[in-house]
Amino acid sequence: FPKFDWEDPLNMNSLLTEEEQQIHETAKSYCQENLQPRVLEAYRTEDFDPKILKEMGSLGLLGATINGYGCAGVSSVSYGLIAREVERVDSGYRSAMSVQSSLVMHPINEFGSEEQKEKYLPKLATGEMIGCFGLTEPNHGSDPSSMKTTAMKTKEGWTLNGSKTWISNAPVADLFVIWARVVENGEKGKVKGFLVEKGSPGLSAPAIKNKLALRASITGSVFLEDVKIPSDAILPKSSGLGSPFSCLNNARYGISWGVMGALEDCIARSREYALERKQFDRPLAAFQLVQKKLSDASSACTLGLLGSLQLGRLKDQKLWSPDMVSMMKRNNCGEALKHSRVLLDILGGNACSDEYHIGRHVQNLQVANTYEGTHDIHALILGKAITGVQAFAN
Ligand code: TGC
Ligand code: FAD
Repeated sequence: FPKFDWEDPLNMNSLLTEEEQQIHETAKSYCQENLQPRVLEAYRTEDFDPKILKEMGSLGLLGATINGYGCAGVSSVSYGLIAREVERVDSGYRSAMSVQSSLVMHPINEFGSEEQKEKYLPKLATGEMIGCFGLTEPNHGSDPSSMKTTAMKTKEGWTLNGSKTWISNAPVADLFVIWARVVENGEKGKVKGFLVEKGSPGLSAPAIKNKLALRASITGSVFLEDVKIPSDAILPKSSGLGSPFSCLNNARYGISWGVMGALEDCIARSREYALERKQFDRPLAAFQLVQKKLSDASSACTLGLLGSLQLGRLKDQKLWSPDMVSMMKRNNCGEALKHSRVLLDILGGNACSDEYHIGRHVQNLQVANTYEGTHDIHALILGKAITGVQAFAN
């Protein structure tokens, strides 16, 4: 038999193309050499360095699945591998990357005009511009259909009013993708996407400070007070909630890979600790209870990665559905949170020290399990797919 490789138990690497293996290596080296050394300080001081997006851009890691406009045009699996490596360091860095790629570049590519694509995509691909995605509102999170933000049609263009909260990248964003309900001639219409540039009068995006998680990424509120934007700032092909949800499909898919990267880091660190630390004259790794924790985590992680790989392949063959994405986002976020939390126990009192990194992953994974649709909301999406009965509301 081939030797069991605890870092790739079911030899997933053999299922990747040569190009995917190369992209994986590039992402891994960049993340370990450039992100890992800065994450502790960034997390402690809640300080996101916007240069990180430029560094990622220079390697072709932003909007990587888009064809043209300076983007790499790689497979969905490659995008997943990038997310896995970035989140192996920190979920906050993956957040910054996936918002830029899936929630800002994707809607411009999918719903934007040719002029909008040419104006924004190349700069977003290099990280020269940073974007954010405003869907969630203070009173409307899981249920964005009840959003209160409006875009009123005027003779000159559009006037936006409302507020968004918990918006990743917002305080450093140059471009805001804002989802708002259109009001024309006093009549409320569909939700559509709008591109609002930094500096627009009436737009502000203060940072939300003192977060207990995702501290290496920057998160803000967005306030829109009579923000006037031109007619061509609407994403012309956006129409209804299906448009922001289509962005979420991509980001949720990436998260399903990313959180497995965070769990892999927890496995590697707790394994090393268990081999080195001795109690009762034996390494912790020699205790059956410790081995079980590692076995459970490794099995969940390996199966989660293979599930995401299969979903990526289906995505590229256009044989996927949003329900499949919900399954993998929910499963992998839930498993990563559960097992990272158990592995933290292996550190004993050192679990309390940020220098052992696992506690930081656990804090982050609580958020990953919440944003882009909570664990329970994805259960309801799946429940509807399985039974045909909708349980969100009456
Ligand atoms: P529902 O009536 O089911 O659907 C409304 C319209 O949308 C279509 N649709 C989808 N289209 C594409 N992809 C999907 N996944 C879709 N889901 C629904 C649907 O076909 C329908 O189209 P049409 O043409 O018939 O109008 O919508 P609902 O209001 O009942 O929604 C229910 C629910 C719970 C599924 C949905 O609201 C939901 O997913 N809630 C969770 C909200 C969420 O995920 N928010 C994320 C905010 S962004 C974020 O968290 C970024 S964090 C980024 C980071 O830092 O990494
Ligand atoms: P609520 O919707 O109030 O949910 C609270 C609880 O009630 C949850 O447990 C939920 O599962 C449960 N619940 C709600 N409805 C039901 C139901 N029908 N049945 C059963 N249970 C239910 N949003 C953006 O738009 N852009 C971003 O970039 C972004 N980044 C984020 C970054 C961070 C750090 C965080 C924390 C959040 C971010 N979000 C972003 C917001 C995120 O998507 C929301 O927090 C999430 O969708 C949940 O919404 P909520 O917080 O309003 O919780």
